[in-house]
Amino acid sequence: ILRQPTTWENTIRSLDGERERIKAFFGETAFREVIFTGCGTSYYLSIVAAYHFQEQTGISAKAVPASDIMLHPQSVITKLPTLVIGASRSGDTSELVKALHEVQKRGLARCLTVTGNPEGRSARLADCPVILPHIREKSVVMTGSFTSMLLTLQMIATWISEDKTHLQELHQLPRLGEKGLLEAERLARNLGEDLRFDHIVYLGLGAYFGLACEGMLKMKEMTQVFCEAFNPLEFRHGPISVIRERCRVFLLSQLSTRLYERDLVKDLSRYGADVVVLGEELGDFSVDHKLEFPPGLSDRSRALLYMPFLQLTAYYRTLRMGLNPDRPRNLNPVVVL
Ligand code: F1P
Repeated sequence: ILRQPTTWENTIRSLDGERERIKAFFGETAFREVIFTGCGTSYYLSIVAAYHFQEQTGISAKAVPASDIMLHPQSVITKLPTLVIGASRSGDTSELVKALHEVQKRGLARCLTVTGNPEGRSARLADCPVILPHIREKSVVMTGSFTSMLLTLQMIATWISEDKTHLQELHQLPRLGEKGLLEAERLARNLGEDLRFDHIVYLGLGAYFGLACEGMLKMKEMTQVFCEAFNPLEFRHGPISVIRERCRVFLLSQLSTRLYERDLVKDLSRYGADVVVLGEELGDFSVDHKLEFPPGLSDRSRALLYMPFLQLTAYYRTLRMGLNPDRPRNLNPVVVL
């Protein structure tokens, strides 16, 4: 978890050499839609990537779990020509491999895959494989591979849209990530070691919903505590009824939704939740805990910086519970159907 800023730097460096090949691949076809896909962590990063890709390039984009494409390719792929972008650390997760196989057999889409495994089937099936060998992890739980595959997809979006400002912001992330790590770790340890909370909620809107899901998944996999992820405004429409003293809520704040966040946070505190807010310029939030990031980055670029902290809170809770954070119950490194 802690070496992620270095991993991001390596990702940016290794992608530099791939830029022209990947841009040329996009240049060959005027895709009407791009579908981001994967399973588990790799699906959650697809949610973030699809939002960002569409915002940046103007090309229609959506995220679906790989199993949806595997089982219902024709319902999912409706705008031809389509590009399917698959993410997979292992490169061998069954649903993704079968989904890629299915769309290629039926001639429904071209495929680009991002993976840590050059020998994996997802790399071999792709028209345009993007290999990041340095993201391979020993742990069953994905951490640096999540952020590095996401960074890769964000970089690709900036190349396609020729958005130099955003590209420069992405280049700053290794430095900013390193700078904030000490404080993130200190707070994560304090929160993680506090076992009073037995229900944890992660709130994120739009692209940040993917981050909220991933925060939830880390906590669930490592500690098996009950957790959920919601869009913060959706949370008001019923789910908020479950809030009580033993709930902790993480709000992944963004400047674009700030107007609505303050009232929500007030309600959450009033109903008894322990509230943690992550974001920039949090001065006028009155909550139990804050993790503040330096101002100046767009919501899009800041996204990645939230993850080490969320991963660390799960990690420290696991240690306090006496469990092995690398070996979650009932989970294998590669899910095979
Ligand atoms: C996806 C995944 C992970 C999960 C576990 C098993 O893997 O389902 O989300 O945490 O590691 O694999 P991959 O397709 O990215 O290799």
